[in-house]
Amino acid sequence: MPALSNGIRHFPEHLDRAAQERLVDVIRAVVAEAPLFTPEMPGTGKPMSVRMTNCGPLGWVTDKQQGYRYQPFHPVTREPWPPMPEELVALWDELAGHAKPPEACLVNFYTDDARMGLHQDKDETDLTAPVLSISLGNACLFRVGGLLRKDPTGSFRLSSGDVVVLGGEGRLAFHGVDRIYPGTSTLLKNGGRINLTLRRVNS
Ligand SMILES: O=C(O)CCC(=O)C(=O)O
Ligand SMILES: [Mn+2]
Repeated sequence: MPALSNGIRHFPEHLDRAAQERLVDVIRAVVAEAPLFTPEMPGTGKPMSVRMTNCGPLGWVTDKQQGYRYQPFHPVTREPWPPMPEELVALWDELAGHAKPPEACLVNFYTDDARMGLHQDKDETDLTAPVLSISLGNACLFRVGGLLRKDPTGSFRLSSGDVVVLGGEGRLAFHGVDRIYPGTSTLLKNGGRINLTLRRVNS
């Protein structure tokens, strides 16, 4: 376990099994209304290995032409995102320590061979609000570095029910998901991992 920079907090097994199951049900309902889509890298259009959707007033999307951004509607259905579930607002109120509510919940779905390269979350106008991230399903190897891509990184395992908060000096820390560990959770019957990332976008 690396020393986490100031403001990066890991809450192992913060959600018990019942709370995890409730969140999976909530996310299933979100996905039924706002189907998972395959994001594309800006410029190249290369598909990401993670599929995603969102809930809340704003959603994070990316495609070849317009790149990383927030928008109030699904890129395929063009419908507004489903509302932010109250369970997620409650978790934000408990752990984020930020007065304004989250505006976006990005739902990332990782198959067991998906990953996410090292990046910063910096498409938000309000960088004073932390990013709150919830892990469900199979465990992953999460990597965190510093404020520069070349800074040293460390990695640790995130398991189902774990919550990570990137705030303070760690708000813009580089981070990514190196790999998923298949068969490490029984929460999702077809395997894989769900990550929910709650963010405040506008000041
Ligand atoms: O899956 C994770 O734990 C991290 C996801 C992430 O960093 C992101 O969506 O920006
Ligand atoms: Mn991120």
